[in-house]
Amino acid sequence: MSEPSPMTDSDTPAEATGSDPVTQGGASAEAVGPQMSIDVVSIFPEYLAGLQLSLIGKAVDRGQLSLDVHDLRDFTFDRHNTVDDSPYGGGAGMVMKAEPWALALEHILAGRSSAEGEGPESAQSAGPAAGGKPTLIVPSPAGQVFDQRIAEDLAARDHLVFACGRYEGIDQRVIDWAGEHFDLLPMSIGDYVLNGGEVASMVMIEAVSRLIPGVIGNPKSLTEESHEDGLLEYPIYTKPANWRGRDVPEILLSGNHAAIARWRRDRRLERTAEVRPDLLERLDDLSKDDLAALQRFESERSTVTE
Ligand code: JF5
Repeated sequence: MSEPSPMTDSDTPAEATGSDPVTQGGASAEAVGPQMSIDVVSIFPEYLAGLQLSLIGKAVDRGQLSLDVHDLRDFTFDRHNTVDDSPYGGGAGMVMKAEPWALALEHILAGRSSAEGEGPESAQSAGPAAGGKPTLIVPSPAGQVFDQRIAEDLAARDHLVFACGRYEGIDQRVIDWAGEHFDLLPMSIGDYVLNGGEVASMVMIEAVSRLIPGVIGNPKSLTEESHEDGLLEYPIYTKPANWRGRDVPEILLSGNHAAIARWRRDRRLERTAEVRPDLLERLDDLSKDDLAALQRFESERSTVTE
């Protein structure tokens, strides 16, 4: 959000006159502009209000991130602000009409100021889409499955637009049209069906924004993180050393840092083999010790099973 209080821009003129992200926020941001601009289009813009809390809201306040949520109904001109209609060819449910989407997306394209894509400032983000077309992410069960790799790719881009569909989806023609103006990415967050793209967009925005340098508090907690290297995390413990009769694993109290590192690595391998064997198959840099540990877990498991 580029405006301090309202989460949504309720109409086109308000945004057009009000909130240039580059002129808002802290002094450092004023000099260089936000590292990334995110726009979201939805018929439930209030739904996205949660993004203002914690990390992402702070980054917006600091001017590192601009986040603008647009109400699709602001781009309708009939008495009932109609955004949907029945499907050609018949069938259940309703389809989102093309024209409001085109007007909303054109509004966003028109707002891409000289601060983005042109001038010396644009060098600040050297992502794949920097200086080129903005990225349009359309949440859909029919999209490519979003993962940490894609989050990292998106975090390097300078302008992300999320199109939150509802009902049965959006008229395919405006999606095809958008592909000429945006780097178009239909994205699934998993094999289940949601009522609309809002929650899926929030998931992706959170996963991406925490990867933007300076947006998360502790950069170390990122590199040591689950999925960063394709393995699940090791179990973690804090005081007391004995809780309701349960001890913290002794090795963690030993002060032997090498042994602790090996133990943690083994727990990661063990956990991953147990709940996400598909992740192990994708790894190509397992050490001799890693492979030996995996063999041990494998034989231990078959001992338990029989
Ligand atoms: C959506 C029409 C979009 O349901 C999803 C979804 C499931 N996995 N990933 C995304 O998207 C929302 C619903 C209806 C368009």
